[in-house]
Amino acid sequence: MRTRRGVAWIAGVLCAVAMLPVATANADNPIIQTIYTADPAPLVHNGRVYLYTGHDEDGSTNFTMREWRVWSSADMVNWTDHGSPLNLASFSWADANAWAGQVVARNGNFYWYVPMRSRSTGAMAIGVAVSSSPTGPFRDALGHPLVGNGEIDPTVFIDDNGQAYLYWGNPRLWFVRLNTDMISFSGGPTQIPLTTAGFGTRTGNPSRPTLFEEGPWVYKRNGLYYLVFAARCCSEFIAYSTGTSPTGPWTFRGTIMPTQGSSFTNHPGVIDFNGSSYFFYHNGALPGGGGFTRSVAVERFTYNADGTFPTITMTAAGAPQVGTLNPYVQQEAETIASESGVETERSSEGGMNVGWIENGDWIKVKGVAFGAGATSFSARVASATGGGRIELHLDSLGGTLVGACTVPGTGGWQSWRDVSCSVSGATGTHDVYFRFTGGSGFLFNVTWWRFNAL
Ligand code: FUB
Repeated sequence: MRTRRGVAWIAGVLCAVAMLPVATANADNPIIQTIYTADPAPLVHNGRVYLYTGHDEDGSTNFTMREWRVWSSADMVNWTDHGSPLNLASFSWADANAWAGQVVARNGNFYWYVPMRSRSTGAMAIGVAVSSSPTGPFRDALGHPLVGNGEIDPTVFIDDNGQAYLYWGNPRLWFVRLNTDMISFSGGPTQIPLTTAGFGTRTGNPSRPTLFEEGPWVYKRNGLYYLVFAARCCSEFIAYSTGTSPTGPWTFRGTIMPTQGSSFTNHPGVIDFNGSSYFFYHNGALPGGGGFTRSVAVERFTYNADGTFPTITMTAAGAPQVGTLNPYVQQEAETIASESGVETERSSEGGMNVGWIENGDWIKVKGVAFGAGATSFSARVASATGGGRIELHLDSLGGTLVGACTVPGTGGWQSWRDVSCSVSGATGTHDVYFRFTGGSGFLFNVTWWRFNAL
C-alpha cells in the first residue's frame, strides 16, 4: 500500500524542528535523509563507498529495527539508495532487532555480519549473510547463528596474512578466528580483557569499570591495529584503543568524537577512500530525530603524524565532494545529496525510484559538471495521477531556472515513460536542485535522469 511516512513522524517534525540544534533537512549532513538510519558500516570497493546501515523505523521507541539498508557513493556527497537487500525475514531463526552489522569482501563474495534476536532463545545472536554483489540480494549463509552469546555489534577484520577475526560485544568484548570460508570459525570465542589500561576508566558503574560499551570497529593502518568503539553509556561518545596485534594487548588512546548530536548512542565506521580518511557516525539531527530515530553522517579527517586521531566533531556540512558528478550519463533519481519531502521504493524497472513527490518537494545533487553546456534534460517518470513539473534550478532552490519538464499522467505509479525538455544556461559546475511542482497530493515518480549536450 502506498502510504506516506506516519502521522507520528509528521507530529515529531512539528515539535522537533524548534528543539533541535543542528542540521535540518536542508543541510548535507546527515547524508541519508529519506529515512532514519543508524550504525554505519562503510566498505570501499571498486572506486565506490558502499554504506551499510540499520533502519530506525518511523516512530521507533526502543531500537525498532527490522531491516538493513545499502547506499553507495563515488564522491562522498551524492549517495545512491540501493534499498534493503537484507531483513529479519532473511533469517528463519530471527524475530527482532536488526541491529549494527558490517560487510566485508572476500573470495568474490560479500559477507554481512548482523546481530538479531533468536526466535528460539530470545537472546541476541550473530548471523552471516552472503551475496556476490555489494548491493545484494543477500541470503542467510548458514540457516542458524554463526555465534550466539546474547551480545551484539559484530565487526570483521582480515589481516594481511589472510586470517580473519570477528569481534563483537556489549557488555563484554569477544573475538573468534574466522576460517577462510568466512562462515565458520576455529577455536572458541575468546574474551578480550577489558582493562582500564586498554579501554579507559569509567566511574559510577562498578559492573562496567572501563569505557567500552559497544559498537567495536577494528582495522589496521600503517602496521597499527585500531579498535574504535562506542564509549560509556549514556550518552555515548566514540573512543579508541590501539594494539600491535589483532588480539591485543590494547592501549587506550582517548576520545575521537565527544558526546554530541541528540542521540544517546553513537556508532563508528572508519575508512580511507581516494586519498582521504573518513569517520562515519550517527546522531539525531534530522527533523523528528533522537535516540531511536537516528541518522548516519560523515566527516573527513586527517590522522595526526603519529597515527593518533584528531578530535572529530559533528558538522551540518559533512565531507567535501570528491570530484564532480557527470550529468551526461544516466543518473539514478535516488542519488541524493539532500532533499525535502521525497521517499524511495523499489522500481519495477530495477533499482529504486523516487516517489511520494508533492508540490514543493525537492532533491539536491551536488557538484554537477556541465562543462560547455547542456541542451536538454531527460527523465523516466510515472504517475497514477495528473503528473506535474520538474524544474531545474542551479545552486539554490530559487536559483537560475535552466529548464522545466512537464510530467504527464502515465496510468500508474510504475508505468514508466521518458520525458524531455530543453535546457539553456547550464554551463560549468553547479549544484542542481530538482524542484517538483504541481497540484495537490502525490504528483509523480522518477527513476532516472540525464542531461544531454549537442
Ligand atoms: O542500533 C541498535 C544498537 O544501538 C546498536 O547495535 C548499537 O551499536 C547502538 O547503536
